[in-house]
Amino acid sequence: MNKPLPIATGHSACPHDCPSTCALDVEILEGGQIGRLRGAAENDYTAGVICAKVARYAERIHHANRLLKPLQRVGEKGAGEWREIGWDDALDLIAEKFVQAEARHGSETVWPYQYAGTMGLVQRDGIHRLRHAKRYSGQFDTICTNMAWTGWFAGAGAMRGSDPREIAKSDCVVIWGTNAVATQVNVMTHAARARKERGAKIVVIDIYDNATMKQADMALKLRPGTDAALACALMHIAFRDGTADRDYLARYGDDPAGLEAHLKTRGPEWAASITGLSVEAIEAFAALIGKTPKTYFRLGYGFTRQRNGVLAMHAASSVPVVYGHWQHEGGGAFHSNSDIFGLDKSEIMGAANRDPSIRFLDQSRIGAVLTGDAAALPNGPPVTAMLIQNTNPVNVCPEQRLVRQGFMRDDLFVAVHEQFMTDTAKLADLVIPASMFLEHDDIYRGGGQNHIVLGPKLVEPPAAVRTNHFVIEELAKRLGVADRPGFGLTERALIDNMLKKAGYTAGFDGLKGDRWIDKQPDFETAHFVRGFAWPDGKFRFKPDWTGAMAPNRPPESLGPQGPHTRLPAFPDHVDLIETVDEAHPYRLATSPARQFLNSTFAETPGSRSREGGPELMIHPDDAAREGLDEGAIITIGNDRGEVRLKLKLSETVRPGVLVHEGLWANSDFLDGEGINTLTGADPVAPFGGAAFHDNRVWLRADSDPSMTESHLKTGRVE
Ligand SMILES: Nc1nc2c(c(=O)[nH]1)N[C@H]1C(S)=C(S)[C@@H](COP(=O)(O)OP(=O)(O)OC[C@H]3O[C@@H](n4cnc5c(=O)[nH]c(N)nc54)[C@H](O)[C@@H]3O)O[C@H]1N2
Ligand SMILES: Nc1nc2c(c(=O)[nH]1)N[C@H]1C(S)=C(S)[C@@H](COP(=O)(O)OP(=O)(O)OC[C@H]3O[C@@H](n4cnc5c(=O)[nH]c(N)nc54)[C@H](O)[C@@H]3O)O[C@H]1N2
Ligand code: SF4
Ligand SMILES: [Mo]
Repeated sequence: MNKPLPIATGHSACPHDCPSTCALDVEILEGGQIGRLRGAAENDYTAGVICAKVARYAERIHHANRLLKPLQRVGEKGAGEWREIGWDDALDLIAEKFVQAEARHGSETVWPYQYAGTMGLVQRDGIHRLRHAKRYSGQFDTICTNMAWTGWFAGAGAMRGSDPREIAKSDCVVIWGTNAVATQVNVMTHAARARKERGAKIVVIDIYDNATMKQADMALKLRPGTDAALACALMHIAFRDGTADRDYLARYGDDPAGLEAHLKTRGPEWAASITGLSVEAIEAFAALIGKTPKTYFRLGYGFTRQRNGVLAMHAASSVPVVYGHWQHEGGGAFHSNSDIFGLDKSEIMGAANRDPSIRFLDQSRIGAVLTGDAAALPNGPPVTAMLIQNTNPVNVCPEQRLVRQGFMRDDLFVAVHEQFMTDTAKLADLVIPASMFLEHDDIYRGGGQNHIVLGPKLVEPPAAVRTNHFVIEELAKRLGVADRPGFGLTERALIDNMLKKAGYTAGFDGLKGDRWIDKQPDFETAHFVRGFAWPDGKFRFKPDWTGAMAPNRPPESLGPQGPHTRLPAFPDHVDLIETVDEAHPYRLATSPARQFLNSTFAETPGSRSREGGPELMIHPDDAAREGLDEGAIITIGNDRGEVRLKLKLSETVRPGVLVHEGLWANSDFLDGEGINTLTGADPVAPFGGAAFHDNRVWLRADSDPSMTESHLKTGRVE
């Protein structure tokens, strides 16, 4: 058979949950298949570069295991026995189950559960329209951004920062707690330009020598959960050596004198003992940023996935204020641009129908919610019916044993709308097949950059595959709310209305031609030249952690989140983390794999073969002490459960620290239990979140190595 030839190039945006939101050129082949995906060269953030996993998207969209028919469970939950049913029957069944559940327990017993499998505003957020119209339980989003955003916002007061493209104009790029080579490759494009064109230094701060640290001029491999100590020492040295910008501080800081006094006892020796870095390394880093006005701090999510991670983000974001880096083009800091886009989603979300008295449930605590934990189910009924879109909680959520136990409940009805038979879909009562981004219309905002990008439908979906939008609209009809605001419109109409409301009069069709809109605010706004985004214009070194702070407050109904009382007034190191003890001598981080995106791409052959299989990285000295060799099968565990996988000896991790890169499917592990069996769902202070990289564990050699050979053969690459 001849390979189909390219007949056209379509334009789109990457829909995945990645700060880069790349603008894409998509090769369309004869017969409507797709070929290679490339980064749009004319988009000045994407700059022609995308990650390998998305370049190979043909593997995913034309995957042999893609879900193509609605499936109803016939055997026991999780037994894998299904029968095909028609779409009308599938939708009728969901509606019937929702009506029955509501009649029995009230509307809050239904929990529509979604996340960011697609970042498209229509296909992702449309489920809220149904939620609000039907007064179903709300979802408090805590799994990803909550800690990082809370920490950043606490200081600056708004989610914006130096233009992400300014990295190319920097003389020192500090990549802090983000494995950018793997998780948002475009940061490296701009950092590499700065190095090539200006001789800029790249500093990387992480807990292991990952692909990003390998590119660093200065590599700071610290102990997990100790970033705030490093930040404090950097600021201490600035005050000590006179590299602090006192004029800037007087104008832009809330209490610089208080900060300076507080930091007196937090010098490099103190920080070295906490971080495990040498005093010389800390001094050298402080000296570098002290003599480099154009120092750009690119602050990621990873270091906030610790129980003290909100404090770490706030502390790190305080550093460029003390040094005054903010004043310079190519300097300052950036975490997220989520405040700049000005797109009003209220029509898509059906905000007009929202009843503020309806409870919220914590997304990360789905295990506790579904197993009836009274604290996780504030003032209301058990959850007995769910529709899940764009997320795979049985794999990605913490406390996996509890999550699974919840999903196995006989009195819980779960419909999963998916592209693949994920760990979550496997435990559903009904699985309905979802379209992929090239098969439907949507629009995207780049959290880690500055563009709104259109992703119009480019190819036809397989015959019985439906969009999220279709499912929400059809359920609304069956549940009697189709006449409510926001319903009855096409994706295009919703996008068109939103764009026009934002002043982009050319609407959907205009954006098809323009492809993207650059929403980067001017230098003064981005660099907070007119003041930080608080009424007095001052950066908060002393944030208000009590809860008066918008917008990251948890809904009242959830009560207090995390241990507020132990939060310090000024940036500081606080031992809220899971520190090791005799029974749990290792710290485990569950970092992202380069070829996966959360649980996505763990199904594509190209990503699987490059990643190999689930492995645990351990320092050779630790392995030697344990008497373990490369490839040994081991079990790691803690109070939450146990996970069995293969050992990989690696100098990239510090002694005492273990790293597992994922997310592999649960079924890829030797015992079918995924890495999130070990992670905790206790809310991170002060406003909730999941501390995925903050786990203490024990480790033991496998007692029955004979079992493992056959397991390994069946568990691996399909
Ligand atoms: N151990 C550990 N766990 C983690 C993390 C970690 O670092 N370590 N990271 C956490 C983070 S940051 C996040 S954001 C979460 C992410 O968790 P999820 O949001 O669950 O992750 P994804 O794999 O991005 O997307 C989930 C599913 O969405 C589906 N999907 C994609 N597009 C569509 C669509 O258009 N329609 C429908 N119906 N489905 C679609 C995909 O097929 C995929 O199965 O995971 C968290 N879990
Ligand atoms: N290839 C790939 N790309 C992805 C994802 C993926 O799973 N794979 N996930 C996507 C999603 S949903 C998100 S939110 C982003 C997240 O992307 P990032 O901002 O990069 O955040 P993380 O991936 O959680 O972790 C980044 C790094 O932080 C390190 N880290 C852990 N604890 C600490 C600590 O205490 N201090 C410091 N300094 N570092 C620490 C981790 O080991 C990891 O190397 O990436 C997105 N892009
Ligand atoms: S996953 Fe991230 S880096 Fe890869 S194409 Fe999508 S937006 Fe770009
Ligand atoms: Mo995320």
